[in-house]
Amino acid sequence: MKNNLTIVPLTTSLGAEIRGVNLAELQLEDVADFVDLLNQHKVLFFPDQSLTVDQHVAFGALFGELQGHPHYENPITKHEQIFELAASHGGVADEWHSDISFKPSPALYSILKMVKCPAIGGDTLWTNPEAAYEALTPPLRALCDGLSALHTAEAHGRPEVMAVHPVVRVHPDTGKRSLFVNEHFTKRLVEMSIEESNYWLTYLTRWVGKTRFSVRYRWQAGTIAMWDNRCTQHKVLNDFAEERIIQRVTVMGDRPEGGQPKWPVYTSSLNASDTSRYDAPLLEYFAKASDSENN
Ligand SMILES: O=C(O)CCC(=O)C(=O)O
Ligand SMILES: [Fe+2]
Repeated sequence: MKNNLTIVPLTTSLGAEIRGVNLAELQLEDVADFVDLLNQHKVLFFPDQSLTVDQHVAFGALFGELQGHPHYENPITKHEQIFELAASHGGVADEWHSDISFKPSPALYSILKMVKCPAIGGDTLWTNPEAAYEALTPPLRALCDGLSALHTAEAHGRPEVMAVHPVVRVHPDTGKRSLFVNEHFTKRLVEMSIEESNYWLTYLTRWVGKTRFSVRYRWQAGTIAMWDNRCTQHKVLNDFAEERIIQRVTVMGDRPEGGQPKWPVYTSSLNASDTSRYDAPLLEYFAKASDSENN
């Protein structure tokens, strides 16, 4: 498969546009080459594919177990393994995130099809949190290496759905380290007070989203984008007026591996107060986790 491809990298940070492949005809034996390309470019764009819903799902299934969205119902296309966002139904994911990071095993690959594209606007941006980690100074890298973070589905109205992950995630294929905290789902640096956490989390999530680590992609209907959620974040630019519909197939992934926390969970006091935000849910989360380890 690789021999026939035209691969055009879009920035020095991440992203490549690929032509010369029909994704509807991809076979299991092509998966290793595909994964190599993803490990190299992190997000791949395939213009002019126009896959049917079934072809889209079949393409995703080559890479692993699929999951529809855990909390949202599709506005139009009823299919268990398709997640659909229509802007006219409020589906505009315009904060930086890594898909489903509030689960113990978040999304691995996401495969998005542009169904209806506004004539102007609605580009999507991806960023490279490995580059963002590498560009931190050694003291800040060392601090991040020893922290973990709470991710919740609060943005979906489900604050009780949560997971704690290392702040620095190590990619299992490449061994590269990246900042695994995002604007949309990450709520607290576990080892810090809410005041310190708010400061550093804001710093890190803004840092990850810097233009110099990112790529901005202009869509056309029928284009497929596929990315690795372990080493990218993305968001759509909410600058469009017309309808915009996307469909996503989501390949579920491994548990994030990374640095072990160097400090205990921070709790200010067991009495609920303004400054103890997330203390109680975190204690509960770790109590449950140790219960299930002991049983
Ligand atoms: O609408 C987009 O371009 C991105 C949507 C999104 O975040 C996703 O499909 O995971
Ligand atoms: Fe997303």
